[in-house]
Amino acid sequence: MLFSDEENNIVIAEDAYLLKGFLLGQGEPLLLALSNVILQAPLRHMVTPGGYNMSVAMTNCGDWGWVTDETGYRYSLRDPVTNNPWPVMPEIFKKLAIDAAKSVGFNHFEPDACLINQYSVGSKLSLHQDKDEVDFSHPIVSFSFGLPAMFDFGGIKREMPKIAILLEHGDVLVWGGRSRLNFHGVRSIKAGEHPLLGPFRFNITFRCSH
Ligand code: MD6
Ligand code: FE
Repeated sequence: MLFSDEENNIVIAEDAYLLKGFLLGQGEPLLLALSNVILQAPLRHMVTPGGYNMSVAMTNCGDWGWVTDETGYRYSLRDPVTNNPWPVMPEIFKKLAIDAAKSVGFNHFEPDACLINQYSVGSKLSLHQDKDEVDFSHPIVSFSFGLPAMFDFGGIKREMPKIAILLEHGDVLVWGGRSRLNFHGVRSIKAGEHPLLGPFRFNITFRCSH
């Protein structure tokens, strides 16, 4: 059951919050910073350890970037495509991620990693846990832009029941604590045109990786 707390954040599970429209006033500078990152570290389709090409195109900014290839999932200090360090995390990304975390009581969030996901129509992200980080006491903060997505949020075991959450342009998810290792995934993106981003959805997740 979804309900709102004192500040109108929607509680989706224990220690997991949907901040509906949190970024709506900041769209323009955020999307400018995003395009600047993508120019330095191009979006690419990574390969899973099982040998599949991901339908989501990814890149990173910040000290550490999440990567996957045939040898596994990990955080890397360098972009394997350019061999350069990842682009610096834009100040406006970092500030808004810290503000979002604070607004639901995570007061010491200092992200060192920022993963950027680009979904085209038909892209999806299968049910997974985020467990490549060292310390699960830190939350994850996630920004959504562009086309809407149905997000499945489950429990600590893959087969547990899931709730479906609509993520729209400007929404933020913050989750940690008792839900930090919950399974989740993104259903196939439906055809559409976003006024700013065209036929795409972008998701930006902030983590403390180390
Ligand atoms: C997405 N997000 O929304 C994918 N993981 O496109 C995630 O996998 C995710 O949004 C951990 C915490 C928040 C997230
Ligand atoms: Fe995830």
